Amino acid sequence: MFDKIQLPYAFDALEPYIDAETVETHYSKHLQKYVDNLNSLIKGYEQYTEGKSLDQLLANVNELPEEIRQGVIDQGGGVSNHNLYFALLSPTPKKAPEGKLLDEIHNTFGDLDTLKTEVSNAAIGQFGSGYGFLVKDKDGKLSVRNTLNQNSPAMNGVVPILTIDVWEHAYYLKYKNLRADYVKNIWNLIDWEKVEGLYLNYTI
Ligand code: MN3
Repeated sequence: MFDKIQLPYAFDALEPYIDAETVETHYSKHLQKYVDNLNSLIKGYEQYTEGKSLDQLLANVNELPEEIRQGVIDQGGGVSNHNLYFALLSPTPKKAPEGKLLDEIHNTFGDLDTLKTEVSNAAIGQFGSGYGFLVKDKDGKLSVRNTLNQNSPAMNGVVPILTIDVWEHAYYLKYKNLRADYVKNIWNLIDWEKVEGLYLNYTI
């Protein structure tokens, strides 16, 4: 059984950048649906899933029986991607990274603004539904990705440490078709302390 994270803030805490109705619907309806679909899909396949994290399943998705593989990619990715997305947002975020992550950002992108621009462009440029990501590889090197639908970068052997959901349900109530405005504003909510924690401590 997999579950959604406990939301560490109230539904209206991310205003004015993300409105309360969007957060509530996104978390309580959309994410819950992925959780329910995933758990019903993997019922009877416990020998493949028990003791594994969702990201471990996604990173080794070819080891799953074919009849549940695409379902785990879609529903499992939906849970993993959303849990990361909601965990990174905060009404009182740490505004910038420091330490080892900041050093690596300097190595890879030159500066933080360039990183933000590249992740934003990846998210905005994702045709249709998907995500923009900052990921790290096994050596701690950073790169920017986007993925379609609920595909997780974990399937490609890298660790997602920052994500922006650009499915229309993430922004349409407030921003309508203006995805770029939503992406620009979400940087006001991304908590770099969480990103640092993932960069330093999270492995799949
Ligand atoms: Mn979503």
